[in-house]
Amino acid sequence: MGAGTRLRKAMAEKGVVEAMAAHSPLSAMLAAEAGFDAIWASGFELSAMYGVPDVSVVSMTQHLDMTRAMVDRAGLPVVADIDTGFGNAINVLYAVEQYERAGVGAIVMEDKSFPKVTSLIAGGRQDMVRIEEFQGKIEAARSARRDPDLVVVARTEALIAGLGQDEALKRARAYEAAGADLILVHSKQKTPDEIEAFIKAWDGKVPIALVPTAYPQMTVARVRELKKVGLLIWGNHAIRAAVGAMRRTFAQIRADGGIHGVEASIATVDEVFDLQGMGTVKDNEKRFLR
Ligand code: SPV
Ligand code: MG
Repeated sequence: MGAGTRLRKAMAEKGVVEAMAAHSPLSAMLAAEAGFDAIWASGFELSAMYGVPDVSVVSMTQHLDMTRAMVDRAGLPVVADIDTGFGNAINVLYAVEQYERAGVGAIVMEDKSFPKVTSLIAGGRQDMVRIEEFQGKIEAARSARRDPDLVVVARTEALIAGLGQDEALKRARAYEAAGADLILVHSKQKTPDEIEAFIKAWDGKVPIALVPTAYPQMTVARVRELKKVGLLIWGNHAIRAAVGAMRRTFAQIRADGGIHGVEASIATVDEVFDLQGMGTVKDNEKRFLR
C-alpha cells in the first residue's frame, strides 16, 4: 500500500491523524516509536537544523534528500512540507514528481510567494500569490502525482498575513474547487479562537489540517469535538526538544568540568546502538562473516 493510501486509511479510521515534526531520520524514528501516525517533514525544523532561517534558503534538494531518508527509516507516512512548491506551477510539477518518488504520503503547499518567510515570526513579510495562481499550482500538483491517493494539502496563510476570515474562507473554498484533498489553515494567534471561528465557518467538504504551535491549548480531544479536522501537525517539537536538551546538557558539562553529571539525564550509548540496529549487525555477523 502506498504512503498516501495509508494516510487516507488512517484518517478514515481514526478521524484525526497526528503527525509529529522531524528534521532527521533519527527524530522521525523517535516520533514513530512514540506512536504518532505520521511524520511532518518540516521546513522550519530542517532550516533550524542547518542553523539558517526558514526563508527558502534550504533548497528543494536538501529538503527532498532529508525527506527521502526519513521515509526510509520512519516506517510511517511522511507529510512533506514543500513550502511554496519552490517557485511557480512549473516548479510544482517537478517537485511533486520528486517527492512522490521519494515515497511521501502527502505534500503541503502554501499560498505565499517564493521566497517565503517563516509564518510565526512577529512582523514577518507575508506576501501571498493570487488565488488563481495558487489554483494553478494545486492543479499542477494533482496532475504530477502518479498515485491518485497522494494527498495534496493546500495551505492558506491568509490569517498569518492578517487578511482576515473572509479572505481565508474565500481562498480555502477556491483551493478545494481546484482539487485540494485537505485545507491547512495556519494562525499565529496565541489562542485557538481565530482557528475555531474558521472551522465553524468552514462549509467545504474536505477536511482541515492544523498546526497549533502558537495556540497550544488546542488538544487532540478538542480537535475531535470540533469535527472537520483530519490532520493535526505538531509543528516543531522535535527541534525545540533537541535544542533544549542539548543546551541543558552542554551547560552542565561546562559547569561540572566533566561529563559525570549528565549521565542520568541523557540517553545511554546502548539506547543509541538499539536505534542504529546494532543487534541486527551482530546477528548478521554470526550468519555471514566466516
Ligand atoms: C514548518 O514546520 O515548517 C511549518 C509550520 O511550515 S510553521 O513553521 O509554523 O509555519
Ligand atoms: Mg514550513
